[in-house]
Amino acid sequence: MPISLSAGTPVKAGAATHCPYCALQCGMRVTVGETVTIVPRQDVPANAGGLCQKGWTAGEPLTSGERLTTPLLYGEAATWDEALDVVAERIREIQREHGPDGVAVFGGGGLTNEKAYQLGKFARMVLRTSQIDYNGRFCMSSAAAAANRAFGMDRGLPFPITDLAAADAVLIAGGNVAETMPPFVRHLAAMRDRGGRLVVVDPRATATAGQADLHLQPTPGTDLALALGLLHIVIAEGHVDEDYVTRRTSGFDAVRTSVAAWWPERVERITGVPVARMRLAVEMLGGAARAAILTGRGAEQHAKGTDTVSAFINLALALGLPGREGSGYGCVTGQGNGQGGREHGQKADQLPGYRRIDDPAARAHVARVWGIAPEDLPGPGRSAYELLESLGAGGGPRALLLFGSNPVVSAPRAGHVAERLGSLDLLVVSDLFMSETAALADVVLPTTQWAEESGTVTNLEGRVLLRRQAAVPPAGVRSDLEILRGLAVRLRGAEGFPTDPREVFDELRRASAGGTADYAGITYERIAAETGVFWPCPAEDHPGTPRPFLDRFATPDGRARFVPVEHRPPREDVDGDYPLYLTTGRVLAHYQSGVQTRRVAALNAVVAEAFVELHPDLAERMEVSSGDRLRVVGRRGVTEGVARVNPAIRADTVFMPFHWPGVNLLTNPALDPVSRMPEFKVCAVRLERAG
Ligand SMILES: Nc1nc2c(c(=O)[nH]1)N[C@H]1C(S)=C(S)[C@@H](COP(=O)(O)OP(=O)(O)OC[C@H]3O[C@@H](n4cnc5c(=O)[nH]c(N)nc54)[C@H](O)[C@@H]3O)O[C@H]1N2
Ligand SMILES: Nc1nc2c(c(=O)[nH]1)N[C@H]1C(S)=C(S)[C@@H](COP(=O)(O)OP(=O)(O)OC[C@H]3O[C@@H](n4cnc5c(=O)[nH]c(N)nc54)[C@H](O)[C@@H]3O)O[C@H]1N2
Ligand code: SF4
Ligand SMILES: [Mo]
Repeated sequence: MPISLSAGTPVKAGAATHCPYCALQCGMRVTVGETVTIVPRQDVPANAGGLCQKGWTAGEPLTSGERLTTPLLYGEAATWDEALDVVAERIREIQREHGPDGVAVFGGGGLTNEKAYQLGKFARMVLRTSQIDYNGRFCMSSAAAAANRAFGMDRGLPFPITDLAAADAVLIAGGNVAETMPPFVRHLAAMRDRGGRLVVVDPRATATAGQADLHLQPTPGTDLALALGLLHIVIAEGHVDEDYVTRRTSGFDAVRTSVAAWWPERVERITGVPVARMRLAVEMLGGAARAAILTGRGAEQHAKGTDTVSAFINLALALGLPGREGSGYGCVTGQGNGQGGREHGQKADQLPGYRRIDDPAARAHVARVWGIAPEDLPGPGRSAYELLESLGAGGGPRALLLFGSNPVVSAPRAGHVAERLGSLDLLVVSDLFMSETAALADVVLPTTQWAEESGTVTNLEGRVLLRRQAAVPPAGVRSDLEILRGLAVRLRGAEGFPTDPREVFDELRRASAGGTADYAGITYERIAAETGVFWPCPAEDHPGTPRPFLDRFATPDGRARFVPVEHRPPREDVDGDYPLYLTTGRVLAHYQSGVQTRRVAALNAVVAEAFVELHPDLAERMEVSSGDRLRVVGRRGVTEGVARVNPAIRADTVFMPFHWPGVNLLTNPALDPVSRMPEFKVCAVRLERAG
């Protein structure tokens, strides 16, 4: 069956585009022939000529022999018409029996803005289901929630990344950018070359901590106490920028009172960070004319992640940083379109433009753009883990359409999630490869990859970028936009579901107009001419907004809000049976659930399987050496990994990457009450020797 090219763009050598992986969205030029040639772009400030090993090897998945090229219907090859007919028919039956919410949708922060927008529109307008959420809930939702309540807006970095080079101090809590965004380090190195200081907070002495002037090494799950302690010292040592606090913020008195009890010795007992080191950190930050405080997943992926980020934002506000040129608070966003993916309506409570789905004005605006009545828009649905947990259970959805995520590997308590997926009447997965989740699906739809289509992504700075098509997709695959149109045609009619990304983007611009994330003035032409445009950008003659908080914050009174927060222990603490903390994260060579990077030989040559990082003291007690196989036993499951004995980790903590199936069998789905973020970064385990 013939396929149509989605973009209409000439496929050319050296197409200027961006990496398929993380939120740095390094610029690259791609030429696809028998082999794929990738050259870093100099004109994209985030990477300015740099790439990490994943970026250099990003061509391999394009030409992989494991590529899916045929729809699969109950395990058998099928034509697109057969597959889409069955999906549409089953959706109709299930919704007849269970109502619109009988069918759910799950998206991803790796999808382009156009796909994320169209997926949300498809769910609300065609399926009329409220049951849509996405993997960004597992990613930066805590930082987003805290930024929204402090600043009235969540834009990962509310300043260009190059501002960091001009700072005098930067504190990164729970981010290992040297492995997760290697070219990011250039900006930090430039800062240090000028005499600026880097402070890193991480239970492991990571590659990033190795470049720091000061490393604070807390017990996992104690960053909130640490941030309260740092603010206590800031106040006690007279580092509060009183003038800024008076002019630009509200609510400081309650926070000042709430940190009074967090004296340094108490914080040392909870976090394990020596008082002297906390004082040093405060000296570095307090003495800096320009400084930034950044958080990554290490501080955020906790059942108290939102409050933890609020505590770091309070610290930044007391020091007078946000909204000042060259200073601020920022979240180091994760996925390729982690920022844009959280703005355009694939989130349970959201409509395009970062609008709230329960706001009548927002509903009226978006309904007008979509040509429907506001009352035909469903309300808010379940958050990602709650949605996955409800599948196939009493009252939960009976069908799931999944685009751009692999929750069997990446969701917390993954064994339970796999069981829920297995209990569905219909699971449809669109993917490039046979992921662990696709392997459970009734219908698998093979889709195009980054370099085979055009579309926009919004990087961690809030800069909207254009990925240009560089290759013709293999025969048999369709873009996600084509898949959504194919289903829309069968369920409601094709109108409103074009397959040209530019057409979708032009509608997204209108749908986002007037919203927080306003893209109205951004065009493909402008992005190309200006190497990206910062939102908000309400009009074509508007320059875009690199630093949105210089004059006022996005709150009703223009002031940033201090939010008093309290520390509490992890939801699952260590005990006699499970005496060790397990924390999880990433290694340089692999990406996320590994579906793409586990198919790249050069990356497998670096790390090919899951490992368990443990301290030499613990290894000695267990009589374990590097290379031995270990069983990691938790309350929800068991997994295995190869021991890596390393003095860089705390002796009470073990670390495992989540790029291979296994570790998420153990992780705790306890959710943050505000963001609904699971506690990926701490649960209790014991180690046993395997075999
Ligand atoms: N190589 C690679 N790069 C990636 C990705 C990838 O999969 N692989 N994914 C992208 C995505 S989606 C994301 S979200 C980002 C994530 O980027 P990061 O946040 O940098 O990545 P993580 O490795 O998840 O966590 C960072 C650090 O948190 C530490 N940590 C663990 N528990 C705690 C704690 O309780 N407190 C503190 N302070 N630190 C803790 C870990 O030791 C780890 O070094 O990376 C992006 N870039
Ligand atoms: N233990 C633990 N678990 C974690 C984390 C952690 O730190 N620790 N981090 C969490 C975080 S921050 C994240 S972001 C999640 C990520 O975890 P996932 O949500 O599983 O994300 P990916 O592994 O990137 O899965 C993307 C899937 O979509 C496919 N894909 C790529 N591009 C496209 C596209 O354009 N269209 C379609 N249809 N498919 C596409 C890929 O092949 C892959 O199978 O994991 C979370 N899980
Ligand atoms: S994975 Fe991230 S850091 Fe590496 S090349 Fe791609 S965008 Fe750049
Ligand atoms: Mo992420």
